[in-house]
Amino acid sequence: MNDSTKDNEGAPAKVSWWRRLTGGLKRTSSALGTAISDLVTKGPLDSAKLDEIEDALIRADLGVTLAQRVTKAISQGRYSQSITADELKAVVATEVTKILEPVAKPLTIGAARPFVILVVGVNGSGKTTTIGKLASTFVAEGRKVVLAAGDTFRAAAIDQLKIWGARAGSRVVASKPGADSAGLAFDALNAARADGADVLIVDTAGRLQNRTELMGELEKMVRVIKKLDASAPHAVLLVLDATVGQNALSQVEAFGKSAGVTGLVMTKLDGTARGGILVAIAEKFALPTHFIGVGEGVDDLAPFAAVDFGKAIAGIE
Ligand SMILES: Nc1nc2c(ncn2[C@@H]2O[C@H](COP(=O)(O)OP(=O)(O)OP(=O)(O)O)[C@@H](O)[C@H]2O)c(=O)[nH]1
Ligand SMILES: [Mg+2]
Repeated sequence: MNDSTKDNEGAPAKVSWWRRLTGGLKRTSSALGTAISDLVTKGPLDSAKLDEIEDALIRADLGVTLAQRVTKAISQGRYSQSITADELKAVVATEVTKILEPVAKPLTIGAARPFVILVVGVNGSGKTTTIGKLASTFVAEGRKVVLAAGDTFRAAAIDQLKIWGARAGSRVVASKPGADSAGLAFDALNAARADGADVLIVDTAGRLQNRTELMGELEKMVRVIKKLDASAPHAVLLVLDATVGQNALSQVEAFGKSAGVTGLVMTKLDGTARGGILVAIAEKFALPTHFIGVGEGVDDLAPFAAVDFGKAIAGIE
């Protein structure tokens, strides 16, 4: 993480995020870029060619609507006879940006004190790491943050959160492994209130979206939090691993039903990613996307920016 420069240095941090984002999205953008170059160099831009372009976009997880928007834009516009690879990439970037712009919204900490953020997702998606990054971000903004070790399944999960809490200078409310997670959330909210905390972030154990009994536990956590504050949790963040592709759609659906997801964070966009799915998700669910994770370090969380993402997907350097 040597290249993760401090926020207040501005431009260098931005360049390094951009490099990691474009690097991570290479699997999407290079497959797409190759398909685009192959297609546009061979023969006229007829309906068979438009179908092939549409297929290439769908294979990149971008969704049918985006694919159709792109082919419509090129068949009706000034590219109706021919188009270069660079021009087509620019159209893809523009159309991706148009779909993502309405969902690219910062996470706003509202007036409630403490502002309760519940973090949910499947196993290993990056929940605890994202909480650690968020805690440091909020503390740097001058907020008092308390963390709740709501993943009571594993001792290691509690220790992991404690390390992130110590790094941020935030109190971590934890109980013994095996304790009831809803009870822990209840205690943590009381403790955060007593401390006069601005933000309480509640970690949860990873669970597969088709495990009904585990999803029920999540519903119970929400119910119990509401006993203390009917308006809480004020934000429910679903953490999605960019590398899973299409499965993310059913995660959004299931966690949305059980936990009332209010916003998304997409992690691991620095790795071998399939970030195109974010476009399909935006189109289907229109949920705010707040942050992206571009690494394992404390500074590797970036606000989600539609234009940058559109360019990275299309493979524009
Ligand atoms: N490269 C990369 N790795 C990440 C990112 N976010 C998290 N990770 C890594 O992914 C792994 C899992 O992260 P955790 O934060 O433990 O995930 P979790 O969702 O809390 O996992 P469970 O609690 O087991 O469900 C760790 O090795 C993290 O360092 C990211 O944005 N980029
Ligand atoms: Mg965890």
